[in-house]
Amino acid sequence: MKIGITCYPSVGGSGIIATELGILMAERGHEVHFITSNMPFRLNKPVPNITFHQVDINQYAVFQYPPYDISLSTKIANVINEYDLDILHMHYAIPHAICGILARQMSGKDIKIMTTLHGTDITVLGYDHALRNAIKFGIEKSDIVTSVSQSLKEETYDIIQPNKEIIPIYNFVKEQDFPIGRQQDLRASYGIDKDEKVIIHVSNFRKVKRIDTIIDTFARIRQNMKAKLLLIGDGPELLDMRQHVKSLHLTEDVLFLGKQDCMSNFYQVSDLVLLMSEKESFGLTLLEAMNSGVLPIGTRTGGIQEVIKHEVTGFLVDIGDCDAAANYAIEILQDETKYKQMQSVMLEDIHARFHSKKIADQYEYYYEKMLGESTTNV
Ligand code: GMT
Repeated sequence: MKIGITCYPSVGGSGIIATELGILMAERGHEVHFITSNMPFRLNKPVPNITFHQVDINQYAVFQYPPYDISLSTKIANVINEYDLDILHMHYAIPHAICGILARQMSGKDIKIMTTLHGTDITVLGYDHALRNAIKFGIEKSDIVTSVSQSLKEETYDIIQPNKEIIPIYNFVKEQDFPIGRQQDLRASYGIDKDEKVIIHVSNFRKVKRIDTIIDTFARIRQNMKAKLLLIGDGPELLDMRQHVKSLHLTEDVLFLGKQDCMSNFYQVSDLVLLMSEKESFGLTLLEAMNSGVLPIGTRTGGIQEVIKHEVTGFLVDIGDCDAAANYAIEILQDETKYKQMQSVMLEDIHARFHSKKIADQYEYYYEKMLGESTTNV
C-alpha cells in the first residue's frame, strides 16, 4: 500500500505513534509518505520506503495567521496525485482529519482516509463550540476512525455524538527502544545516590497533567525514604512548579530536566513512573516506562485505567489523591520481592495487550479493509 501520514511532528505521544507506525509499515514493505510541517522527531534515521514531504507555510503579510490547514491540504493533495497514494492516515481530528478530507476533494481521487483520535482533540477541543461541528465533520467523513483507548471512544460519543463507528486501537512502543536495564552511570552523573529511589514524570507541563499532585506525592514519599523526582518536559506550568518545589524545600531532590530525547536512559534509572492527570486518553509515557520495567501509579481517569490494572500491574488513585499515591509508592518501594513479582506480571501483561506487532497488525488490517482487501480478522 502507499500510505500518506500526517501528524504533529513535534514532541508528543500522537507524533510518536504516527511515526513509529509509519516506520513499522515501511518495514513491512509499504510505501510511506510523511506529510508534515517538520520532520517528525522520531524519524531520526534513514528508513527505506519512507519519504518526508515538508509543508511550507506561507507567511504572506496579508495573513494575520499563516494558513497551516490550507497549505497542508494542498500539499497532501499534491502528494496523493504525484505518488498515487491509496490511503491517508490522519492523526488528530483538528485540523488533520479535515485537511485530509479537503485534500481528497482537491486531488479528485477517491483516496481512503483513516483518522486516529488521540486525546485533547476530543476531550478539550470537543467542548469548544467553535470547533465541535468541525470535529464531527472530520470524524463522519473519514472512512475509518480509531481511538487510542476505549475510554476515548466513549468520550467521543458523549461529547461529539458522531454518527460513525469508532474502533479502539491501543498505543504501543517500539520494544527494543525501551529495554530493561540499569544505567548506573547516569545515576551518578545526576547526583543520585545508590540507595536513593527514583520517581519519574514526563509530560508537556500543562495544567491537565496536575504536576502539583506529583510533587505533593513525592514530598510525602521523601519524608519516608531517600528519593529523587525527575521531572522531564517543558510547558506552561514549569515556572509555577519550580516555585512549588522551592516552597516545599525540595530543590535538592526534584530535578527539572527539561525536554529530553533519550527517554529510555531516564526510565532505566527509575523505580516508579507517576501520571496524575485529570484527563488522559492513554498516557504513552506509562507504556514506555513499563516496557523499561518501571512500575506505574496513575489516576483513575480516561485510558490510564486501561493501561494500568490496579494492584496487578501498578496502582490507580483518584485525581488529586497524593496521600493514596504516596502510600502505594512507599509500600512497593520498601518491598523488593513484591516489586519484582508485580514487575514480572506487568511485563507479561503489556506484552500481551500492547505489543507493537499486534497493534501494527490491527492498523494494517483496517488499512486493507478500507481498500476492500482485508483477508484475516485480527
Ligand atoms: O492530545 C494531547 O493533549 C496531546 C497528545 C499528544 O500528541 O501527545 O496526547 C494524547 O495522545 C497521546 C498519544 O495517543 C496519548 O498517549 C495521551 O494520553 C493523549 N493526551 C491526553 O489525553 C491529555
